[in-house]
Amino acid sequence: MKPILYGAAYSVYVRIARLALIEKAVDHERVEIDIFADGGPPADYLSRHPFARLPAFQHGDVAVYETGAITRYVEEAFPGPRLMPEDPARRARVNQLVSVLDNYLYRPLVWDIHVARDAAVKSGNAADETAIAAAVAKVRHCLGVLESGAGDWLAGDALTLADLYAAPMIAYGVMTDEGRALLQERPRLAAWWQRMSARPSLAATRYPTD
Ligand SMILES: N[C@@H](CCC(=O)N[C@@H](CS)C(=O)NCC(=O)O)C(=O)O
Repeated sequence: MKPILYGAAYSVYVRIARLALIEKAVDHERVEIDIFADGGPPADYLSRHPFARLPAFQHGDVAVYETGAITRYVEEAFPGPRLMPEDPARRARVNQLVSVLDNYLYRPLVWDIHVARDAAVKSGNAADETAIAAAVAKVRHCLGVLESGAGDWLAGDALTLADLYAAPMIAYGVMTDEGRALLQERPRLAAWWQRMSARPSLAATRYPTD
């Protein structure tokens, strides 16, 4: 049974799940759900995700929501390259990084910098520079933490779920002047981004596409 991922291509979290599926070469379908559509998502989407977030996932009679649960299910239910190390200490490191990205990078980088800049351009209103400066400080701290333990990949010498979580967030970040400058302050992270963004899975999930 082909798994189905529900969610929009613009979503950071949908992209993380897509990266996991693609990196493991899992044949799947994606059903476009726009959570921010006027009038909200389709009414039946709430039966897939009771908190109305993206993404949701179905594999036969297995229904999963929350990206952490979806990606770990994909890791365990399908063959293909491992996204989680076997060693408990290394697994803990990956899980810690994922939690850091979820809790300390996503909001300031994607919303408080990228979305804030984009909204200002689209509305013609000035951006709240004080709020953006506060977000820049948070992202700077977080990138320092990410770089301090990184090897070729964020959790060491192999691609893991931590890289797949970080990439869609950094992709939005580097669309802004602040994000590009912050990455350049961290040469090893900038080199990681070069490696990461060259992967076919990133090209296959690129957003926007033009
Ligand atoms: N904890 C959720 C977060 C998912 C999430 O925030 N998705 C965003 C799209 S990238 C969303 O659905 N936002 C809708 C909203 O905030 O109302 C997960 O890990 O899947």
